[in-house]
Amino acid sequence: MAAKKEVDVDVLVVGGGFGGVYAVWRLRAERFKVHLFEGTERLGGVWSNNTYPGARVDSEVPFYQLSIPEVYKTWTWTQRFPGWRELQAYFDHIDKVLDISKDATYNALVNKATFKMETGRWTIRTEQGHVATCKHLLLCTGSTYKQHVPTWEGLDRYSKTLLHSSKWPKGGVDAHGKRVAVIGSGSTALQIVQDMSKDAKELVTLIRTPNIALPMKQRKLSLEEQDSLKGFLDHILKTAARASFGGFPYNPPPVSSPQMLSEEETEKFLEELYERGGFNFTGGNFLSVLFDPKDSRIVYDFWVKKTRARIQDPVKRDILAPIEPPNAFMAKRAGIEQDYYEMCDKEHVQVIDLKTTPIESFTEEGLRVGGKEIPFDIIVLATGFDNYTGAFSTMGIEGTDGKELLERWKDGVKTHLGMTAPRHPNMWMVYGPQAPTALGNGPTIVEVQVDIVVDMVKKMREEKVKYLDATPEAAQAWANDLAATSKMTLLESTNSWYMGANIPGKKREMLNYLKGLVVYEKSCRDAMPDWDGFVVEREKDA
Ligand code: NA7
Repeated sequence: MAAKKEVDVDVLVVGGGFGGVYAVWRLRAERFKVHLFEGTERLGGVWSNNTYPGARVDSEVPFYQLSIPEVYKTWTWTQRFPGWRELQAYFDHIDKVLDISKDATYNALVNKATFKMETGRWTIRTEQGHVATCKHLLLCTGSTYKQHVPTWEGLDRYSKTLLHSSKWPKGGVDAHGKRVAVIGSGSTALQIVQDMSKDAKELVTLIRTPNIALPMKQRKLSLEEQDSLKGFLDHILKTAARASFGGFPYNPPPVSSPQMLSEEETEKFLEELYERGGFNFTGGNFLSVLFDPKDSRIVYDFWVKKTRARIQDPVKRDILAPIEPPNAFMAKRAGIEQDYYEMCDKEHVQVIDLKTTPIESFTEEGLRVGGKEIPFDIIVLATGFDNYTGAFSTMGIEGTDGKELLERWKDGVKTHLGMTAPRHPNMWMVYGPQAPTALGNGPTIVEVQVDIVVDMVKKMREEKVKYLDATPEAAQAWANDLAATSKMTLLESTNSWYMGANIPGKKREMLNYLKGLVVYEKSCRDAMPDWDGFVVEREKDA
């Protein structure tokens, strides 16, 4: 593990998750001097932080992994949807094979980044006193770095154990014999409720919007099965996944809308998708569900029938799987569950509908809900993140005019290609705002983006470009295009983190690129030959 306090490199990568690790590997191969700053003490990105009970990836193996042959050829998974411990072990394996740590500094939290136009270089500082100078700043800081903790009256009065899902104590938390509350019903909350309810004496799940959660259909993966796949992995990960809408190479649906099928044919098709498990039911579904309220309802009705049949308690059934959809199908990210509904149905699990019974305040002992005080030993906030942009909030990233990135974006995010921002030359964002970030399979999406960045910085090196600065006009055009696409979809109708609408005060706008990976990559690559949308400053001897 490198402990250097000062580094001078071509590219400084921030964040050691899938994007950061892949970037270091790719850049090294292209003979760039590269270094990585990681805020925690290990590689793993989201899997360094999300160690709450039941934390597990919702994307399935074999797709959820990097396409690096040295890594996948020497690694074997145990489950179709691996848990956080296995994912941490996977990152340890990556490090063993690629020695990312040789070029990494851990416990290095960036708190200042400035760019000098005269030199065309960034200076990056960390809370711990590290300094890096570099030509390119590559931010692989993900979408879920900054937690969202809502403001409730009396929150600091509560005297027992209060936890946000993404800051779980290292040694875990023993829920045996305890009264536990879980606030939230996103994909994180589902996993926590499903797991902690197995140990807790009583568990109360407090739900504002029920999740349209899909069955995981978890299963063990045998060595033989995985060995027989190895010969196809290069094609699956590098070609098929990248040619798909969001990184999962699902078969396309037979037709684009259920209105083109009979009721029986639709039912049969949906049943098949549902039985495949995981995101098959979203990623492989009719495209029209994203646009047409009628088709969205058809799919919801199928889901609700399936789900209601799993819940015996009629009150819980109406809260968890209401006849009327809480939102358009896929307008919020679906959770993936195993026995969540069966666990909620147990007697020691109480389900509270926050729409009719809101949290009035926290108290010293617990929560005041619907006029009643309920004591809790543990309260878990599974209340999500300031997605897409939150990671930049503590990094002090200054533009060439001294203005910080988020200050510049307070009236709306402006990026060119979902990867660069005006007045922040040679700064690249991976898995950030206005990119295909939450479109599907994380590793595939970051690989596509990192490959584009690597090709761009290679071209800059060949052409002796000192810096590239996105133009405000190009960034406005990108934002307009995202907004126009979003308006055509049902996603626009829901207050989700896709829309930045989960954070009070954040501008409500579509933050996710929606046209799919292929169109995204083409747009980025089309801009490269003539550096469309960039001001290009060349070296003096160029
Ligand atoms: P999410 O998906 O943002 O879920 C957060 C949940 O917290 C959601 O159910 C919210 O309800 C709920 N929430 C937020 N604020 C409140 C307040 N004030 N009161 C009650 N409930 C509240 O976060 P996750 O951690 O589950 O998932 C993160 C995802 O990010 C993960 O899937 C990765 O793909 C990336 P709401 O729906 O707003 O009514």
